Amino acid sequence: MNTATILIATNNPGKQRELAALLAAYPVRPVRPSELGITLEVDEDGQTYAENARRKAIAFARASGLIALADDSGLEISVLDGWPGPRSARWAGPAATDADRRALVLARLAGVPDQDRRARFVCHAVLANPHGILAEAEGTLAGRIATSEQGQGGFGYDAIFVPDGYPCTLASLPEEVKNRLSHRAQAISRLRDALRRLACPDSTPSSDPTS
Ligand code: ITT
Repeated sequence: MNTATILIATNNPGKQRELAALLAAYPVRPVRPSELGITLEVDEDGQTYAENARRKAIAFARASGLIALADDSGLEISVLDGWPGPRSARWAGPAATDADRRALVLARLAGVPDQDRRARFVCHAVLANPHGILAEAEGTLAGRIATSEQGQGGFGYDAIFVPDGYPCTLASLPEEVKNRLSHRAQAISRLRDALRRLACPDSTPSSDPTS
């Protein structure tokens, strides 16, 4: 069986770890940008997850000459009309840390009762080669925002997000559990046909949807 090399097109170490674990189910060899000496900051000023994810996947594919897998993701809080959404990484300014963003979200929801703390994660994943997009898919995970931080695992907003059906935050769950239910896991599973095709290059679509 052939093993295609896929560049994990993100600078976020938490996402890198999860994407590598999720790709283990497929006949591909994941590499991180640092392993190839690639440092790339892609402008993420698109209005949608899809736009940003496409930009990242194509930019990393072109920088490496490889197939790249990117995702753009975010947290959407119902009572705040879906805020912060596609700006989830940037709304608090360039110097803010994950911990700063979690604290600010909790502060904005201070006094909001449990039933009004509904939220969801969205992940839009894109697989691209240097010529264009091969496949894309989206996944979501519904839950609510906790009233305080809980758990040491995961990254980003995991310590304040309680997925439906669980009594604790994503950061309290083992990584294998998050990787079975997460928005990212669902998006990658919807790319399964494209990922399997990479082991059979002759069947990879040759059309370039971006040209
Ligand atoms: P790249 O663009 O390099 O991939 P990023 O961290 O900027 O890295 P995004 O633009 O997709 O990634 O921003 C998503 C934001 O939402 C960011 O603050 C993440 O920490 C957070 N986030 C994304 N997925 C998450 C997850 O599974 N659990 C918790 N927080 C997550």
